Amino acid sequence: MYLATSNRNKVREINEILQNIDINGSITVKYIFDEIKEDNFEVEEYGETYVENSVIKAWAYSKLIKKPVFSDDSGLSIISLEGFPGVNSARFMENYSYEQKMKELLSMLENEKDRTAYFACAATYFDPQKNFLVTCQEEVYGKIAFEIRGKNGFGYDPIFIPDGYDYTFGELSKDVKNKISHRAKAIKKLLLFLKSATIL
Ligand code: ITT
Repeated sequence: MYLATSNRNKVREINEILQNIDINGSITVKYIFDEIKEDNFEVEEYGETYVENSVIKAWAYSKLIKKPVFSDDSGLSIISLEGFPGVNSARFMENYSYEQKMKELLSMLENEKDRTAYFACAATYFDPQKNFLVTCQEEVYGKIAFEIRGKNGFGYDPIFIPDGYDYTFGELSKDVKNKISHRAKAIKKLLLFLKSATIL
């Protein structure tokens, strides 16, 4: 199954998550640009929600390869910043490094008492031949750290401390992240549904 994404970190992480899901038989996701060979193919993510953008990506990529795909739209929403950067997590300060993006978010929170935040992931399955689509969203709640900590994971992991832990996703092992993350919960929910409906 192809994952409709340009982000190889999502492919790696979803494959790690899939190893922990017992659904009688193994499923793995493949990087879709190995199939479409068009490095400049881009999908405009014009949705206002994670679910909308996840559906937009699944639809656009599956039309191109004419096969069913999974997609993942995700991001970090900070409550005191009214959900920012949210669906714009990848596009916020697009030409800057994640270190610079995280520093900017930390400075925006300098005088904020409430550091509550959540990662969200909307995971979608779309079969273009059957016009059949399933989507779901899950979140993991936590707090934004006071400094950048750890090198594990990707994106904003080094500033996010999930509830119940004293360490950031950047410090926690991938096994811990892949048990409790927004992505793990959404992929698990989607797969168990598809399996119970005998679609996979
Ligand atoms: P595609 O749209 O091609 O899938 P993308 O990276 O642009 O790739 P999104 O639009 O879904 O994907 O943006 C998600 C961004 O949110 C991602 O690039 C990270 O910066 C951040 N993000 C999502 N999940 C994350 C995670 O588990 N850990 C850290 N940051 C995450």
